[in-house]
Amino acid sequence: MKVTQAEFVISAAAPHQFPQDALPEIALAGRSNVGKSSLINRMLQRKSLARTSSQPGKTQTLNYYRINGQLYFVDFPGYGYAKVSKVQRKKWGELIEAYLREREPLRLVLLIVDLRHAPTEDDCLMYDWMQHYDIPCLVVATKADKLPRSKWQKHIRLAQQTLGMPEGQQPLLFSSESGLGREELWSYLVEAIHGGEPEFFDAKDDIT
Ligand SMILES: Nc1nc2c(ncn2[C@@H]2O[C@H](COP(=O)(O)OP(=O)(O)O)[C@@H](O)[C@H]2O)c(=O)[nH]1
Ligand SMILES: [Mg+2]
Repeated sequence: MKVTQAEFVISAAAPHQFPQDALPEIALAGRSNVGKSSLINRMLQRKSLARTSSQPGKTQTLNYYRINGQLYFVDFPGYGYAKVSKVQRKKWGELIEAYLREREPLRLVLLIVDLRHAPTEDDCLMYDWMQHYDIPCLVVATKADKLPRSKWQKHIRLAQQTLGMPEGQQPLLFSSESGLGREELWSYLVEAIHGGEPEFFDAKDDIT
């Protein structure tokens, strides 16, 4: 897909602030610092539209980015950041849970994990929770550029096994640094959102 327009829309701290225009939404979940904002920037080929690593764990908001007036990326606050208070943690849980369970335009959640390390307990909880509620989820293993290619397959399997993914499903390899996996991910996203509307995206557009 050709990204011609990408804009930050709102940091939503409560459901009444979510956009009302019903465009399909792709959400990104993962621990703090795993590379969610970088992945958004790479998908959009914008250097720093999504803020990277300013105050990890501090922002307890859902950050909405509108793409080509056709869809939203929704950047979740990262979990697993040690310094947030219990109150903040509870708020995080409530906002995310409300979003995941009730958000009608949600089409797909990208669960972002770090290819170098086994998924954390929080990653596993998040994955299990989405399976339980039947929320479509794609696991993306990012920072592939930080591992030699010879180790990719082993680490993909580690992530797959740790999360307990079904046979035949595996995380998508990604690198925000090199752009690895970008085209494949866009194809997946287009598939996830175009539903019964084949003209929704122009398939002839280059993915650039
Ligand atoms: N080498 C490399 N670094 C990455 C990649 N993705 C993210 N980073 C770095 O990891 C740090 C955290 O990334 P960020 O996108 O802010 O993570 P977030 O907290 O999940 O939004 C930053 O220093 C990024 O530059 C990647 O694919 N490759
Ligand atoms: Mg971020």
